Amino acid sequence: MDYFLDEEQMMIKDLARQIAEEKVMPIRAELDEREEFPWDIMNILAQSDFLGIYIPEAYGGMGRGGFEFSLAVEELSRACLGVSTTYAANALGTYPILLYGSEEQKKKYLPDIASGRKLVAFALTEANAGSDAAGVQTTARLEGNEYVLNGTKQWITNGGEASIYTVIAITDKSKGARGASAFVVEKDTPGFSFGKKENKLGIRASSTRELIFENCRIPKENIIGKPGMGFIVAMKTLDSSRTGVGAQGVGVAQGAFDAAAAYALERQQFGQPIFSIQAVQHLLADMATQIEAARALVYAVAKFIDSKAKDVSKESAMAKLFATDVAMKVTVDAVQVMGGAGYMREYPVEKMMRDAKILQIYEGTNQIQRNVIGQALIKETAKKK
Ligand code: COS
Repeated sequence: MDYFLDEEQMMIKDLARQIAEEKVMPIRAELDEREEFPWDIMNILAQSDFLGIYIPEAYGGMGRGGFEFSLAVEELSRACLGVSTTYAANALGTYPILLYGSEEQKKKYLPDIASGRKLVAFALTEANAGSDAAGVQTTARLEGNEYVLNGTKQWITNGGEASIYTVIAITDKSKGARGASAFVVEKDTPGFSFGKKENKLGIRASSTRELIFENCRIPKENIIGKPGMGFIVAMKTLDSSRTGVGAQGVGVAQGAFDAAAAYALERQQFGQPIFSIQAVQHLLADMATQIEAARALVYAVAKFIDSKAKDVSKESAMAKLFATDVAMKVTVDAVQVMGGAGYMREYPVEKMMRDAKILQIYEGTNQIQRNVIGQALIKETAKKK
């Protein structure tokens, strides 16, 4: 699928692969085992300008789009989904500022994000607001020149490690989804602390933490967009970021396929490499075909989003849904191809299988993606009448 890429895109992909193979692969098992945040890798990515790929040059970024960003995500995911989650969640947290921030906010935050001096986290999810994103209960009350935040965010990727948080809170309870607003909250703000750090099945190199706001006062200017726009900011952010999750699916599936295929060529049973046995060969053929189909969809949708198309919800949900279901299936099948060896920690595929599961859950479960696609299809069909 590399024939789709121009010279600069190829360079980004090659450099990401090099970093993934030389810096990430040797330590991924240790990061997973120790549940250790990959600061060294994030610093290497920052030095290679990878944290600003999708940020405009005017704010210190590379000035490329979500497509180029997805190429980097894919290659990092081929090595370690914990690392790529840390990297991709940084963009998720940045999108609200990029899409809806004021000029002052962009000037203040984007250069530090592009250079990697500051990491970012996106905070929407709460104990009672997961798939039902409009169920947010954290409040932001306007008092003079400040908003006062109260509430707890749950399962926040990069929580505790990030310096900048884009937070969705309710400013007007009577208005439902239309009563939410988006804010920037900086790490050392009084009244803002971190709670439980989660112990996870997979993506263990990434940090998942609770954020606690107790009378946390932030300047009025920290609102992103206008009061009441929070739900739209969150939804448009997810529309932009979900192809990145799709790219994670393509990457981890490719990593699992590569490991299983190499093993199948080495492993001898019945006097031949198991790759020559039709049952195994067909499994690998299906895996490779599904990966290429997922990659084609993710690339096409990432380019569609970069074309500044107005409504990308359906396509973005399709790319996330398809590529992450493929990732789950392919990683499970990779373990199957490798048999007993696949189940052992000595090989990378058991970790890939554990890691892949989150892709069907975060940034909207795959059931929610089907809802988004279904709603869009109803609208399209009604228009055709
Ligand atoms: N872009 C712009 N506006 C959108 C939108 C989008 N992608 N999606 C919804 N909206 C608008 C709707 O048009 C509606 O506006 P009105 O109030 O003017 O009608 C409003 O937002 C509420 O939408 P809706 O009624 O569809 O909201 P629901 O509460 O039924 O939620 C969705 C449905 C699919 C939006 C929600 O369930 C969802 O996405 N959940 C997943 C959340 C998620 O990804 N969680 C993980 C986040 S952290 S990584």
